[in-house]
Amino acid sequence: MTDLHDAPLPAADGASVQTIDAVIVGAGFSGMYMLHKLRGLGFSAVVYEAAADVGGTWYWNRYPGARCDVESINYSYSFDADLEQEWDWAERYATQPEILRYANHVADRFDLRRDMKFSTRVTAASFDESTQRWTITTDQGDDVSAQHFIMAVGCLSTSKTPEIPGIDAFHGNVYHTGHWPHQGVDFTGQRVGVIGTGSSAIQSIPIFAEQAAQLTVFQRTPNFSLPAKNAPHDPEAMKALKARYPEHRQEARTSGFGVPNPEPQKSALEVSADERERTYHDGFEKGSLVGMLLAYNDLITDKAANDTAAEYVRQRIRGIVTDPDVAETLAPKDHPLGTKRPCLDTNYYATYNRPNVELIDLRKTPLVEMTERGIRTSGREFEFDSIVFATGFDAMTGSLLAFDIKGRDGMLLKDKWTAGPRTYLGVATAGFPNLWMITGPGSPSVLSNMMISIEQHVDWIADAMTYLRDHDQRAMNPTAAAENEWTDHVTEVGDTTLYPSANSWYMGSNVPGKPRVFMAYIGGVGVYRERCDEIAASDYEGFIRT
Ligand code: NA7
Repeated sequence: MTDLHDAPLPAADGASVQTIDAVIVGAGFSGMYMLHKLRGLGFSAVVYEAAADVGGTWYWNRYPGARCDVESINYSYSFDADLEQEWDWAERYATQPEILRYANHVADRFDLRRDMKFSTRVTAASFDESTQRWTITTDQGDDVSAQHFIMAVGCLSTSKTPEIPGIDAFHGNVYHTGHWPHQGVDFTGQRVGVIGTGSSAIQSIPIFAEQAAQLTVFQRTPNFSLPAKNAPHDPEAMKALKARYPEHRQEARTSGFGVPNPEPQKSALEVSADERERTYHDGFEKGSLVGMLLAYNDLITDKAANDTAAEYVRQRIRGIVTDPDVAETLAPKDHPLGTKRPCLDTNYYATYNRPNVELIDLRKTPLVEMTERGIRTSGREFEFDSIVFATGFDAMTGSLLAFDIKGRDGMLLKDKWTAGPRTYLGVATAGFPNLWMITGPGSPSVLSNMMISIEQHVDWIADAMTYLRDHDQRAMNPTAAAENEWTDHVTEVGDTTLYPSANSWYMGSNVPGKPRVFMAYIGGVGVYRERCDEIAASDYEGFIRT
């Protein structure tokens, strides 16, 4: 073992190369826990982070209304019982500021920042066959030799601007929800345009509408959203939950989506219309996405079953939005419920009843260009003081491919993945020994409670590193056969569901030219964990160790 601070080696150009056990990219929840875990096992590690502090996606996504749509009692670390007990979440769904405070609390509590370098971007990484180590460089001049290279870069961290001609022509203010100004923005009295109607837009639009003189929303695809029914936590209920937190977490780890929920036993099609209506009413009123998607056992696999739930939500939208044309424009009909990431909102649909809010259907009048004064569609030109891009992310692979990662024989990861990501278990990829991906493509990742999946991957990767150390081996890498089998399995399981039928960021459809591949594993968090554990228990079957 080596220590980052003690082991400078001379480099060819005379500068010093640091040697270390692990370089971790990213100081979000995965990078923070990875560092803590490795320290506890006696590995040396450094975290490089482009932002000025911890938090990952919660550092950047500071737009008004930003919240996690997994309940705070689930979207939190479970690795430390004291941490779990001492932190009190204020609300059912935590706000971005509260989540960021939590990240900072964890960083302080475990003294993580002493091995983190902020405002530092990794610029390249390459595997050296002769040493079986990675050489990693940063834009701050770091040059590091690491045995393990761990990508903790997050699934939704490379933001994406819309492809509109003249995007730089606009003379007003332009914002992206994915990197919102830290000092905040006040739209009072302004004419504001928002492009996009995904989760970020659905959370922020009701707040923009309260501030702006006029708000115009440009919608390409309507999304399903349920009311969040957010509320402060009841202290007594929290006390009771905390008393059984270990059992609660265990239920999450063995569940389908990483959130405790009873497994549905019935098909939506085997019950009466009245019974379905009551069930959907309960799901809708509870404000739980998982509760709604798991109301019946075939909602994500059977179109006819899904139609019943989708129609229920459409009816609710029609019940909220007073203008029938606007309601129809907002009611999603081009994809089954849940196959594009559904949302939770506070007053989203009702916002369209306000006199200062206008919805533009880009399916009818497409975007043509941005102009000096605003946005031109095929219908007309709109003048704005500010434009907000709520246009999402190059999800799941964007940050993995943001810089050159060179594996064996000079192979670049982006070349290997031209037809879509190929991984073994979503944690490793053939030809790139000791390159680890936390919640990488091919794992449950974005189809799960990320915290549960992050912890599972961190623990698994740390075990694999320990195994290598205990066996005096330097590297491990999946075989092409194991990777092919897993990648085929991910696709086959995906194909049993309705997910591939939608144009979603799960499929890469939001990024022009991105291969159309269903990138997440939908076999279930519990099933996936079992498979990972079996592989570890069988001396890392499917990996070659050197
Ligand atoms: P999303 O969910 O990817 O939403 C992006 C939105 O922007 C979506 O409505 C897109 O329409 C729209 N979009 C993207 N590009 C364009 C262009 N060129 N023209 C018009 N409209 C466009 O990102 P979010 O940030 O809202 O949420 C990401 C995740 O964060 C969310 O799912 C949660 O998991 C948390 P499209 O649907 O592609 O037609």
